[in-house]
Amino acid sequence: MRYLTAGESHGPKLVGILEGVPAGAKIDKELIDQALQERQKGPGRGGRMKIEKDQVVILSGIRGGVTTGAPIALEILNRDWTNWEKVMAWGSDADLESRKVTTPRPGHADLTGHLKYRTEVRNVLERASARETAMRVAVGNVALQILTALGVEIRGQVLGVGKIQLQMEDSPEHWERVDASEWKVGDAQSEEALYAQLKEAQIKGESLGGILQVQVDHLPPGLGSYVQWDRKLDGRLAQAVLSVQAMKGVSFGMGFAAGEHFGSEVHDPIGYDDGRGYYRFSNNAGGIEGGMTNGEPIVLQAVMKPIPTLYSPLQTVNMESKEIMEASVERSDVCAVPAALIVLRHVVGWEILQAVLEKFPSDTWEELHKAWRDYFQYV
Ligand code: EPS
Repeated sequence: MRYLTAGESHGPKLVGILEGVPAGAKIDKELIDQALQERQKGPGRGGRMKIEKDQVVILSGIRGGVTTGAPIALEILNRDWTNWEKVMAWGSDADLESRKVTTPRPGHADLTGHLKYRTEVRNVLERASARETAMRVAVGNVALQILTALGVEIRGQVLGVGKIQLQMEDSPEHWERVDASEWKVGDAQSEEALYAQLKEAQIKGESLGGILQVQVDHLPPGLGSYVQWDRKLDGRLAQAVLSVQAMKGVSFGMGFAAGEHFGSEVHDPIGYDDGRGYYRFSNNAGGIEGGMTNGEPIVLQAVMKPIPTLYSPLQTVNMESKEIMEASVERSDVCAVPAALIVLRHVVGWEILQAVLEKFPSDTWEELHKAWRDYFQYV
């Protein structure tokens, strides 16, 4: 399975092409649209989200709500395009001057993208923008729907925003609170402090990042492989997570704390039960050993840096005069951590389904589902 996206933040549309999705899988457009709307939400989002009403248009590969095995083509309209038609026009009539950017933002792709492609900063930021993650959610939701039909569950929660760290728990009540929370946190009492911190950031012209966690339940052992570097599932998940705009780090299970403990405090002792098969008494590995799922939930954490556009800008250099100036201010979000959580769940979902399709027959849903059930019997 593979996918590509195309599209600029203020161009007419975002486009996605997915290949290798099994035939005969049920796909519900409403569920894709719900996920797209979730991605638009969250405290701290900028003015753009008031303009957009993201919905997917399915162009190919799905008929009567069922995948055909052919490439699936998706598009999402950028409603804001009507305000940018002249600036973003592909032809010689394009207005290349009025929205030219000459003061690159520290932390964004602006300067390095310009040096690399010898192109105007506007061209860099249009493609580097996190607007692209709308399409990654639509693409990932196709995978998520197939995983859901297999009984796999992919949840996420926000574990920290700025200086505020949150409670982590794995109870049904906790996950219900996360679902109901605008911040996607399981600790309702902290929400007041989160809003206060957001307000402070807004007043100061600042932005906020955070820590996010994604958990994947009900996977069998043996997805991914230890035999070759690029088949290791933790490596592949890390790549998928770090490919999301503003992500700067990823860890599994106990994460970086594993470096501070003796081995006996880190590794998860093995048990066996006739009904359950092999299991672990703890999950410090975060569900992955030797680059493969071990049957415990995958638990990964990621850190998102604060968004680079600052309304109180940092110092930069004017690329024409080489004078020291303030960085440009593009409309942006003060905090997009809850939105990024939706994106992470979807890029993780894509990677997990890919590993599932490598292990099991992948041409049709029927063959996949049968082999999946048989394997669970075996393990
Ligand atoms: C985003 C759309 C963008 C930004 C944001 C995410 O739209 P606009 O540039 O028109 O405001 O709001 O992107 C960034 C923060 C960034 O640095 O690129 C979206 O749809 O998520």
